Formats: sequence, structure tokens, C-alpha cells
Amino acid sequence: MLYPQSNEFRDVISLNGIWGYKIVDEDFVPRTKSTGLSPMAVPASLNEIVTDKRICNHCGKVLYEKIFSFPVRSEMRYRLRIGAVSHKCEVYLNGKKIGEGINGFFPVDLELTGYLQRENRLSIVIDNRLSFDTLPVGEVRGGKQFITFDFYNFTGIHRDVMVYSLPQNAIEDIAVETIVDGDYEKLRVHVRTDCKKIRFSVRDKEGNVIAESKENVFSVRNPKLWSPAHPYLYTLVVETETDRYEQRFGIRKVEVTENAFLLNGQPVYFKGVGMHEDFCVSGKGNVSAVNVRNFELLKWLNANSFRTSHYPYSEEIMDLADEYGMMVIDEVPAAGMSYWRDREVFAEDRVNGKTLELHKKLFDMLVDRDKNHPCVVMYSLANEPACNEDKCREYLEEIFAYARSKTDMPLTFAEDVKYGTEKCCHLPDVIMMNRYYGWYDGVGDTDCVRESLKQEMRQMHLRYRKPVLLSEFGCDTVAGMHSCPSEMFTEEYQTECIRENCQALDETEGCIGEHVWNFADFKTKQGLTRVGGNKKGIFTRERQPKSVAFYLRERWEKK
Ligand code: BDP
Repeated sequence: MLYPQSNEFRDVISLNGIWGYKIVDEDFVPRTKSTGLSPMAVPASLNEIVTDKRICNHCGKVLYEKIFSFPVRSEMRYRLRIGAVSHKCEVYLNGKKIGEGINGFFPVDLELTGYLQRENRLSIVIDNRLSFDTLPVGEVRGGKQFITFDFYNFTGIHRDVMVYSLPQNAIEDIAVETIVDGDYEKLRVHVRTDCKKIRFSVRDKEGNVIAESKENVFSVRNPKLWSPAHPYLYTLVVETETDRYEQRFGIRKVEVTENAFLLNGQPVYFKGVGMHEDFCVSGKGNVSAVNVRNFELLKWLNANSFRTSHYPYSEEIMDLADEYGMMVIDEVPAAGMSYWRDREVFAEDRVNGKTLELHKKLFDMLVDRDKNHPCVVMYSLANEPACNEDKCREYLEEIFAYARSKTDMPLTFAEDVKYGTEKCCHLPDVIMMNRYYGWYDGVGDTDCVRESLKQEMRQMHLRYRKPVLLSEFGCDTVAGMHSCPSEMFTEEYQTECIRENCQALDETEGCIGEHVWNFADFKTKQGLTRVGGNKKGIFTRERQPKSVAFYLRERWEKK
């Protein structure tokens, strides 16, 4: 599915801005214009905006409504695109249901042709409840949402909403496959359209045409490769008699060996962070200013990568990652599959075959959405599933086999169970380990970090003969809190703990990188260990540095 674009054949109309919203009953259908709506911003999370606690904590359905009109041209096709709605939704136009969304982190893209009138009422009935039939998973208990994952379960329309027009016989999809062939790079372009006559051309960064073809397989001479140091991007222009689409792409090759991750044939070390789409007031809403600020800070840190923990991020973020040269570990929204504590989470009445089917579908949707981004160097299939459970092994074996049948890209997942009890590390190409030595493990003790971490990573690497990446480590830190000697929650402790972790990695064979948890402080559900959210950020939620940022900036400059 292509991102909407505007040119001489296509148009995009934004529906962002102020919408009306209200809480509605279970069986609500927006047949007629609703009354009693209050203003709400789109994109944004309502939980960060409202002042009424009941609305903030509401578990169930919410109506969002917007009236719009524009000059409809009879020769055009029209579609609606909602970047993301958390979590499920039913979409109505002028009282008629036109489709639904099944997950909070993917676009909902629906046909509007034939439904549009002079004035239109777009109603989105959001259901924010999580269950074992959704991803991430959760459970409604006594009317309240229970979750085990550690980020706030925001409700809202979180990404851009637009109506876009398409010509008849539009170009429906483009996939650019790059194949290294001596000094040339062969491109194989897969296009979905009803048009037979298609022309391809490639423009370099300066806009010069460097290749043209009528066939879908052709060469680019002496290509400039994409990498974090040189994030070179080309534009492929696909033209038919009635349509044109410009698809940005980059040429790069990824491989995994027993000890290394190779980008364009060279070993690369991942320096970076796990992140969240999270900001004050906007919540999970896509805000361009915040996105660009985040990338400026990542560059300032000398980072070269991040993981989209724990769900796919907005397309705008993926575009910026291509441009800024950030390698992305692109994660499916499979979180919450551990720490249920009472009994196994992989069970008939919990994470089961139905969850797996959804998981497969979402993997397909992720690859479909992100396939042309050179920044994506690996897909992550889950965060911290209970991989000490036998049924989890069976489940992950299935999802890994499925994903491998769909892509050649390296696959991974983040695991957090102690060496010796893990049952799933035979599956990924790279073993991502989330470890909190000096925090959850060795509370207040940074002396234990170096040896414990080194030993566990070495064991993992030797047993599975795969590269290992420390995908989460860190400690909660209240910005501005200091102590000498260092104590937990102070900036000194965070720097010390992260330094000990990093030094262990310098001495660990097969270690291909470090992702600090987290880029910035973020909102979570309330809990005894969360004072105003998770404070493991290198930056505050307002995006100002804590002391550890200066340590990492210096370390990563040299690394
Ligand atoms: C890890 C989770 C992450 C949490 C982190 C923490 O993957 O989502 O936020 O722990 O506790 O286990 O800070």
C-alpha cells in the first residue's frame, strides 16, 4: 500500500485538526449527527488532554466525528487514510459503515468512492480495549484495563487523517528490490497497477536522472550505498499514462554472521536506544516538531540506530530515519506476553492460536508498509514473550517460520529470561537481550554489573553461535537528583550503571551493539515503581539531557 502523495494526478486533503468526541455505549452506531460532542485534537491521545479522570481512564468505546467537504471530481477515486487509531475502530461515512481497523499501530485505508456527498460526516468509533485477541495483549477485569506492558495505553487518533484521490487505473503498490551485481546495482521493481505501459526512472539526490527503463529490471551504475554515515537516497519515478508516483529508496545490503552484523559487507556496531512514541500533551499523537527534535538528539548523541519498541512507529518517523541514517529494528506490536505471574500466559484461554493469526497478519502489514525503507535492517517479532514457557517456544517457532517465508531480512525478538531457562533463542538471527544489571538485578549495586553481564552474554553467544545485542539496559533517574557517592535514581547512578554495562560489552565477543533503555522518560500506567512514569530516559520527557547523555555522546563518538 502506497503512502498518499500529491502531484498532477493525485491529491491529498488533510483532516487533521479539531474533531468532536464523546464516550459512547457498547452498541452505539452513528446513524445521525451526534450531539454533545466536545472538542478533541487529531492526531493526539485524549488521555493527555482531558481533565476528567473518568474520561482519561475510560475503558470501552469513544466516538470521534468530523464534518468535511471538498470539491469532489467525478473522474477520480477517493480513499480515506487514518494513520493509526488505538486500538480498534469502526469507520462510518454519513452514517454508513465503510470499514474497520484491527490494530492501533497501522494505517486504516478505506475506499470512499461512491460514499462522498457535498457535506460529509466522518465518524470513527474507537474501541480502546485490549484482550488476548489484540496486540499488544491485555485483559479487561471488572471494567478496567489490565496490562503487563510498561507504556501508557493511550486512546485516540494518533496519526494523520487524510482523504486522497487516485486516478483510474492507479499505481497501487511499488516494491523496490535491489540486487548487487558487480559495479552495477540491479533494481527489480514490482508494481501493482492495471496499466500495461509503465516507465521507470531513477533520480539521484540532486535530481539528475541516472537510469531509465521500460522494463521492471534494470541497472544503476556505481550506486552510492545507504549507511548511517552516508544515508544516500534515490527516487524511483514510476509513470503510466494516467498516473505517477515517486518512491524514495536506498541501496544497502544486510547480512548476519556468527559474530557480526554486516551492512554493505562491513561489520557495524549498533549504538542507540529503545524509544517510545510519547510526548507531553500530545501523548502518542504524531507531532513533526517532536519527531525532528528526536532525530536531532539521536544525531547529537552519535547514535546510529534505534528499535521501534514496542510497536511500529509512524511513517514520518521511518522517513526521517532513512534521511538521518538511523538503522531501525522494526518491531511488531507483540508486547504484554509475559509477567502475568499467576500462571502461564501462552495457554488456550490466553495467548493462543487466534493471537498467532493476528500476529502473522500484522507482520504482513508491517512488511507491506515498510518494505521500501533502507533504514529497516531487521524485524523484531516480539518484546519479552515468556520464553521460558514451552507453549511460547511453539508459538514463536510458528511466527518465525511464517516471517521467514515472507522476507529475507534478519529476524529477531527481545528476550529477558535468564540464561539456562530460555527456550527460544535458537530462532532469531541476532539474540537481543534485555538486561537490567544494577537495577532490577542487583538493586543499588553497580559492582555486580560487569561480570554478570559479560558472563551471561558470553554464554548466550557461545551456546547459539549468534551475535548478541544488549537491547535494553538502564535505570530510573530523576533529572536533577544528585548524590555523592552515587545512589539509585540519581544522575550519577545512571551514568555509573550505564558505563559499567558498556564496559562489559567492550569485553564481550560477538556483541554487536547496545541500545540504552530509554531514549526519553515516558508515561506508563500508575505503579509503585513509577513516579510520573518510567524515568529511564537519557533525556527527560521534555527532551533535555540528563548527565548520562554526555557520557554516551562521547563514547559513541569514538565507538
Ligand atoms: C523491560 C521492558 C520495557 C520496560 C522496561 C522497564 O521491555 O518495556 O519499560 O523493562 O522496566 O522489561 O523499564
